[in-house]
Amino acid sequence: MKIKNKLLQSTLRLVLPAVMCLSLAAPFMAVAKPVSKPNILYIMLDDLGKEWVGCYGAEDIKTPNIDALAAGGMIFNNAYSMPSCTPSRTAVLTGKYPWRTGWTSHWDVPRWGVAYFDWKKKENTTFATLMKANGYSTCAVGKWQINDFRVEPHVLKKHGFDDWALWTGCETGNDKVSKSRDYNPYINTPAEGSKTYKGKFLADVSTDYLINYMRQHKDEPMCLYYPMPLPHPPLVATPDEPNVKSRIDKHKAMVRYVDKCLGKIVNTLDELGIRDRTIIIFSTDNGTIPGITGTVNGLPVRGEKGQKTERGVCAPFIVNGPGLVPAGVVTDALTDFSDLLPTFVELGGGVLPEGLIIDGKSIAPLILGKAQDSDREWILSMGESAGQITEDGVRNKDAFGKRVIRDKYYKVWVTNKKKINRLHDLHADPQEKTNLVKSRQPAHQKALAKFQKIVDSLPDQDAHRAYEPRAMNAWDMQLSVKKGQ
Ligand SMILES: [Ca+2]
Repeated sequence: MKIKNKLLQSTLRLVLPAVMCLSLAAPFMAVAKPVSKPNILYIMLDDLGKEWVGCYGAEDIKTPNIDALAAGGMIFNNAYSMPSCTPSRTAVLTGKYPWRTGWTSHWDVPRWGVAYFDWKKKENTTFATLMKANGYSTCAVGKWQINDFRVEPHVLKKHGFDDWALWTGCETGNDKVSKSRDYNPYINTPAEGSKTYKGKFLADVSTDYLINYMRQHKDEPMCLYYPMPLPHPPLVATPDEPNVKSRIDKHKAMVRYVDKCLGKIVNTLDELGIRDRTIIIFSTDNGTIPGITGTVNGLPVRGEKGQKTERGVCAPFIVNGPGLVPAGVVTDALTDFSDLLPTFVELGGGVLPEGLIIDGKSIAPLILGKAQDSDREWILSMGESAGQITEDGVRNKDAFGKRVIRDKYYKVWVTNKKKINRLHDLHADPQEKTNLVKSRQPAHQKALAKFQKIVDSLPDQDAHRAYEPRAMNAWDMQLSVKKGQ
């Protein structure tokens, strides 16, 4: 057929390919759009050491859902968190060590104000911002703690999250409603701002919000961040075990609740048919609180949150992704929280923006079974106690924050004068009781020299938190240190 009419000719040129495409696509239209990038779900508990996780040998509790993830995936023996909440959170979000972000001490923004996690500073670029730029839907639920939603109700959007449901933290001046954490929680969401969820349990609201988000976005690649507020104090009875009374029984009930929430999330991934393209990383932000003692190998293990001992910072770290992540692997590979951002980016097929300085290295090849070890020769942990307010803003106590650095065998403790004052052989002495810093043995001398070189490579002065000063709020903590002090 010869088409003479030029207009018709050109119209057909435009329409025909589209019609052909539609007719070719029609038989497949019922099938979900293939998603090539894996979902990433990072779950980070608040205050729990390995001694309370079954697959790490906990004898005082059963955690079947966590253990199932571990059995079907990888168990890391040597993964470092930071010793306290906000240093861990900022390291996860930025891929940087506290000495580089300035979060070398804990700083509770809704409670103390002043130094906030300022999205305007490129130093604070989050993994969510990078994942979103790479086509991911992003959601955060649980506990944030590094911004005040009264000042910036939609700050999570600025930090790269499409959606969120986050406990506000205890807002000074608004304590009555915001202090309550687990029951009647005060939660900020993009749609409703901050409000009390009367009669609800924080972990339920967070978990259900996440599950709902997963249902709505299952056909897109998702990057999900669940900093779970459990089992941080105040220790409470849970909806499942309302009658427990003692501190230890409440703690156990809270850990069992963590396990239950995890089970609900994994079941939803199964139900939605997206489990085989979802990589779950499960960890905690620091060790168990002091006063709560578990049992491993028949021996008591005290909670050492806030300390830089292995019990304080060597976190449970489990990676699972059926068909993507090898199953039944226990690894001594080194990793720490600065590695998460580059790992997420690589798993998502993205690249780090030019000029973005980070400290971590991707462990994606290891967790995808393409490498036998991580690319880390040492890992680092630091960030305890609280900062202080000076005339120049929030500052850390020491110019050079105390820290610990380790490899697979040895660990050193570093003073605020950049001197190593403790060396431990972690194989022979996992509890760090024998200080080898004065040992003349060649192996110990060699280890000391190696670590001193690493310490010397770090700047003398830690960064200060990067934030643009803003007008004072009524609830800001008052000046505590004057110039010259
Ligand atoms: Ca914590």
